[in-house]
Amino acid sequence: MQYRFAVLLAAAAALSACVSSPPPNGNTPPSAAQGVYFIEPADGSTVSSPVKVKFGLKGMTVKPAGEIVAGTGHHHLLIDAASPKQGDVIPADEKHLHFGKGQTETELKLPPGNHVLTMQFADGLHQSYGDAMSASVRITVQ
Ligand SMILES: [Cu+2]
Repeated sequence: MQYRFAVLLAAAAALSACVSSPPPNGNTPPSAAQGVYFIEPADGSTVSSPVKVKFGLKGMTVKPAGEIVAGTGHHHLLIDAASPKQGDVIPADEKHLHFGKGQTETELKLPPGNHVLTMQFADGLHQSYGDAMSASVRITVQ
């Protein structure tokens, strides 16, 4: 009886070791199970300013900026700007907004016309996780 229990324990330990295989450190390319998406606004929608923006995230965790912790980061919103490639530090200016306190939504004042909003997830030192952690929507502001 006791032997069987020990075998079971060993099997469980082996399984958990397998599941918790080395976490990606700081800034490594995300897996297919990880990504970002706009909860709102919807792609192709016509909206009025200020535009409510809600960030969706899967497979990673939001954490305020400051240090690199595997599997975590914070959101960035790029306004009519290309997304920096993986590992590049995201600039901070009026076209590159950082949500370094861990915010998951914002209200954005935009001039009327067509705009492309791009979400970019980045690590605690603002280094982009690249295209795999990026998503864009095209909107028209009335
Ligand atoms: Cu940042």
